[in-house]
Amino acid sequence: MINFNEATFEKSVGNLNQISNDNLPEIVFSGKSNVGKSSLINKILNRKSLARTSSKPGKTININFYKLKGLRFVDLPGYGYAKVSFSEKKRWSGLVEGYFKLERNIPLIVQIVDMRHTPSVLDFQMIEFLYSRGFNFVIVASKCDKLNKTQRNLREKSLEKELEKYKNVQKIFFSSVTGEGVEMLKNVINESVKN
Ligand SMILES: Nc1nc2c(ncn2[C@@H]2O[C@H](COP(=O)(O)OP(=O)(O)OP(=O)(O)O)[C@@H](O)[C@H]2O)c(=O)[nH]1
Ligand SMILES: [Mg+2]
Repeated sequence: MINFNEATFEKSVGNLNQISNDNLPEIVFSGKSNVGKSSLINKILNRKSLARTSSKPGKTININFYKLKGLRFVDLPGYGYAKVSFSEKKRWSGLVEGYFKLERNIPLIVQIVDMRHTPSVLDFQMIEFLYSRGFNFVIVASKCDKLNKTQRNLREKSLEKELEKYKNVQKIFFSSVTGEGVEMLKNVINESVKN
């Protein structure tokens, strides 16, 4: 069983040669800018601000590593922020594609989408990439506290259709505000490192 309460910040990497050269399992968190990746990581790790959150998306293009006992959490830089320049987009793909090319020990990828909206083109590209590469991944629908009951029912149904191709991929409805989905996600993470 993972101890989720003893995490430390390890490093923020803007250059692939700064990545540690070991075989620790890495749980990867991916999603568009501002979707709530850092908030989710803090919630899972029971910390207020270990992962820096911001209401202004797209600030840094770095991969952030958090160390737990026997594994890491990897916070990928968010994609899809409208205001980034072409060179920043290149930097994002260089870093993220480069990270995956290193063929690290990745038992699980947590792909986060905003519960309120149809996944974006970039969300679908990311999901298709994970699927086609055969990664073990879970889709987390974030910010579900922002929907009322009616809206939520509607979005749950729509999401099933939108992600029909991936119907065997587990979906978790999540909120960093209410804590919904936290225990389920922790279970999925625990299971992934057992195998
Ligand atoms: N209501 C609500 N707000 C959330 C939730 N998760 C995140 N937020 C808010 O959404 C904003 C972005 O959250 P972050 O956790 O910084 O998002 P991120 O995906 O790490 O963003 P970048 O690192 O900038 O790509 C912040 O203002 C958070 O407080 C949630 O579950 N519910
Ligand atoms: Mg973040």
